[in-house]
Amino acid sequence: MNIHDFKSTDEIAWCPGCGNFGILGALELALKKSGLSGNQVLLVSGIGQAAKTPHYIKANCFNGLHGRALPVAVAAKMANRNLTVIVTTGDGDCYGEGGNHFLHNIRRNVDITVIVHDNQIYGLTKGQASPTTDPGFVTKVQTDGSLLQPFHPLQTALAAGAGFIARGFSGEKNHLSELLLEAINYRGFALIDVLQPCVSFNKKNTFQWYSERVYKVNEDVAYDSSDKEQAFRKSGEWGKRIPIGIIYREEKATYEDKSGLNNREPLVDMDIENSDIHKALHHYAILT
Ligand SMILES: Cc1ncc(C[n+]2csc(CCOP(=O)(O)OP(=O)(O)O)c2C)c(N)n1
Ligand code: SF4
Ligand SMILES: [Mg+2]
Repeated sequence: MNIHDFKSTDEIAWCPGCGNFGILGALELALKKSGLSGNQVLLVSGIGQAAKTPHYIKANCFNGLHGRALPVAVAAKMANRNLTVIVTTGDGDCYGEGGNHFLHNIRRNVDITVIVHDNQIYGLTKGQASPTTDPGFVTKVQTDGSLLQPFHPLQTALAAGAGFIARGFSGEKNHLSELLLEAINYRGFALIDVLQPCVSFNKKNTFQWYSERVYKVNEDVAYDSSDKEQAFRKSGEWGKRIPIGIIYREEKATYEDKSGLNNREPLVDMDIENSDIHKALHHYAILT
């Protein structure tokens, strides 16, 4: 079998030692294992360090506005369901600026994969607090420590009805690549929040800090990822122990199933050369 190599030769503009390298490596591995080729994959991002990821992978890429990766990804998937659509976004980009898109696209449940590089900070803009910053964390802006309650992405996603919720750690590359492959193969909105140390601006949540805390949900005990109440408790664990793995999984109808999109010719394949737009314009002109 001819395995597609997703490795790009572009120069990588992340700090040496950044947790993003682990996520990039895990994603390359997952894509290789998926059997897909670059022209079957679309990587979508907004703005931030995490959002640079599509530049470093040999596949289709759409790099849009801060916080606006999800609407682009959803639209692309609805227009061309044969594409595997993956969003690479940051905690600021997805949970802050793009928070509304996050909530409502979980409800929409289009078949996309969303990887959040969660370094608990705004990395690109040099270290302000993000929605997932631990309370009391001191930055150049939050000089008395962050006063806001942190946002809980996994619990929020669960409450909003997401069918696939996982947490990974960039220091566990093989485990993360397995999670990413599961998410890519899942039919519906799949969220993977990835703990990603920012070695330059987050001196608290370091590789060591995470390594001392993370454990795999199904390591010592059987874990039933279909149990929603247990998943809610598990995804709220944060402190001395932090679970990684698939926290919740439920098979459910996607937007494409419910809307009938799956039974229609994809928009991208429709003949635009020979279609008569005047008919539609006339129709709407009469209605208004
Ligand atoms: C509309 C808009 N608002 C603010 C910014 C400035 N800005 C760029 S990246 C960023 C935060 C990125 O944080 P995150 O998504 O966590 O990504 P990271 O750099 O940490 O990977 C901000 C506020 C922008 N580019 N556009
Ligand atoms: S600022 Fe932080 S997140 Fe950005 S490249 Fe450097 S270490 Fe990584
Ligand atoms: Mg960030």
